[in-house]
Amino acid sequence: MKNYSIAKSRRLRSTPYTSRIEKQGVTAYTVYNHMLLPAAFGSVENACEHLKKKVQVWDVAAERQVEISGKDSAKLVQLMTCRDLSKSKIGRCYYCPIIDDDGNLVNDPVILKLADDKWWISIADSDVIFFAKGLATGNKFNVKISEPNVDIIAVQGPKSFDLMKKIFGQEIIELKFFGFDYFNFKGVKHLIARSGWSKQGGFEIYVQNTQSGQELYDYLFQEGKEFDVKPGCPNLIERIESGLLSYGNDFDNNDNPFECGFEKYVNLDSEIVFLGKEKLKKIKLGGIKRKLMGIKIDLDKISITKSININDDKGNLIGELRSACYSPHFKKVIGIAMINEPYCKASITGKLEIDGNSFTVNVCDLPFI
Ligand code: THG
Repeated sequence: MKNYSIAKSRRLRSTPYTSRIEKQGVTAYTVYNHMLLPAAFGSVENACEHLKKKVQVWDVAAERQVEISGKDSAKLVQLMTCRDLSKSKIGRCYYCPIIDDDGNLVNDPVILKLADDKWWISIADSDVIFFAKGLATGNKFNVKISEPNVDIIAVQGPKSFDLMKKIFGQEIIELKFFGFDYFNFKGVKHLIARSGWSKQGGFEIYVQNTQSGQELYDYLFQEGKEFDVKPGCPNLIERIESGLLSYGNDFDNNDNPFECGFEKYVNLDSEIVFLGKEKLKKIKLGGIKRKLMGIKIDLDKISITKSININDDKGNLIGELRSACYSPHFKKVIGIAMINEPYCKASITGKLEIDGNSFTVNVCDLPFI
């Protein structure tokens, strides 16, 4: 497949780390929240293997923050998510489906509670800020909504603990999963969370002081030499193997949280008020008619740029493949597909066509590992 370069402009925002990752050999970008998000530094397979063994530093500034502060901020944040945040704690992150009035997904951010009246919504690729502003205006909420200058550096991989300990000391590795705190780097405090879009362990540094963040970015590479640190980015293979879902790829505003396996983040039994609550109760009562499932195909490569239909032998539609990659671990193609009832079973097989050739698809449960 021919590749095309990406035309940069003000609208396609750069990050404070862009010049650095370009020197370090970024080979592909994707666009995320109207911003450059690195998608590859050479081979994605080699990067996956490295991520599973060592440590990588990622420019994930495209994970933008929507800051909501003010007297009604907790009310507004709760209105947007089906996850019960009434007992949420300052210093914790929460993975929260954002739901619209139809009970469909708007985004799947990590929400950080900075104070009782200050929250960051660390968004996936959709314009949550306008959704929040619309709701605030319509409800006459007393809130301030903005996109602050926060540019996340993720440090991911098993050796991230050694590297972060070397720079920030023992306290940083005592952070609990999805906890955050403030840590000093050469006189500047940075909010650091134990989180990140890989299942290999790691941290996310929410950089507000750009200059200090850039210094820290360079320092991570200087101090990380002994751990074989490399520049990296969210890895397609690792995230599919780990079952980390991607808004816009695996699911979007036409899907509800039950179809996407988010039921553990849907709280319908408490008194909380959120958009789409009655709709979700109805959906739960009626049961879902399709679900995200894993698939496996005996193939050694695949490239997905749109959904691909999966059919049974008689030509009936089983579902659609939405993301896929070749997995060196499974030695076949694995993917994430929206599968229709009555085919949502791990034993089901189907067919899919790529470039006029037909391949057998095996449906399986998520996550793969
Ligand atoms: N970190 C931050 N912001 C983000 C992402 C991130 N914004 C965009 C995108 N990623 C949002 N999507 C996800 C999806 C999964 C997770 C985090 C963000 C995740 N899930 C864990 C899991 O599935 O095991 C934990 C979920 C839980 O609490 O149970 O980490 O990566 N800042």
